[in-house]
Amino acid sequence: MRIFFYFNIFTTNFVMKIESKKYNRRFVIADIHGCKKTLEALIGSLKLLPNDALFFLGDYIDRGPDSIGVIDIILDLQKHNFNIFTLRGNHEQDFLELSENYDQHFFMHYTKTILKSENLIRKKGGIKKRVKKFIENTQLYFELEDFYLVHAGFNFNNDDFLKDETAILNLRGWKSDVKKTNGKKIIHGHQPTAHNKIIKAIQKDKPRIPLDNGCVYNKPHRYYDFNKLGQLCCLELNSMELFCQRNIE
Ligand SMILES: [Mn+2]
Repeated sequence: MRIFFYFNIFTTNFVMKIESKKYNRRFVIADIHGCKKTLEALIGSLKLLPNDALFFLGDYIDRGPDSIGVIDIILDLQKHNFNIFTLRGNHEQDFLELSENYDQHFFMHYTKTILKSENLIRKKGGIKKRVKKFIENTQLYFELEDFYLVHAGFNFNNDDFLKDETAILNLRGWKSDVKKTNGKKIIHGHQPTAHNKIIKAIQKDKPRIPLDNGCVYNKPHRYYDFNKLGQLCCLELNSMELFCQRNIE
């Protein structure tokens, strides 16, 4: 008889609160989706220094041409002692769940044809070690002194909005509740948002600022108006300056 153990994918100890004001600049980058060259160019333009911090909002993988290339850039920054903080997106979560709950043949086929992230898995099957470790080390949200950072959003109908993990990874179309956040603004990704709407949220000092400009969508798409998307954006939290890099994949 086989006993099915529910495998808890949140295996790491999560450090959600971060003293971020000790860093000179605090950069935030949202959904990269395998756009390695674009990420490289964006980071190059920031001229990152050892006393800066760089926060990622998740969805590193799938759709774009080089999922593992994106992960390797981030691992390389960590190796060179830059202050790097990584959140988990629904794509990383789904990828782990898929590999654990389905047979390897299906998992490999799906990863290759649907997700287009073949380079995350080994030839003989299974997730590459450094990819698994990278994903397992990601966090669900960060609470800074003045901001919350999260992949998708928070469910403020929940008694404790920080406890709804499904919402944190997947929620769309939600409203912030500044009473519950103690006036802290929320920066999030997950939902491709027109460039002018991102700018507007920043300029109007909105309690929730979307940062995903759908950098992977640089061609006509059945849902999205690609003319307003196709850039990878980075927000610096002290100056609220927005840096954008057009897709160059
Ligand atoms: Mn997402």
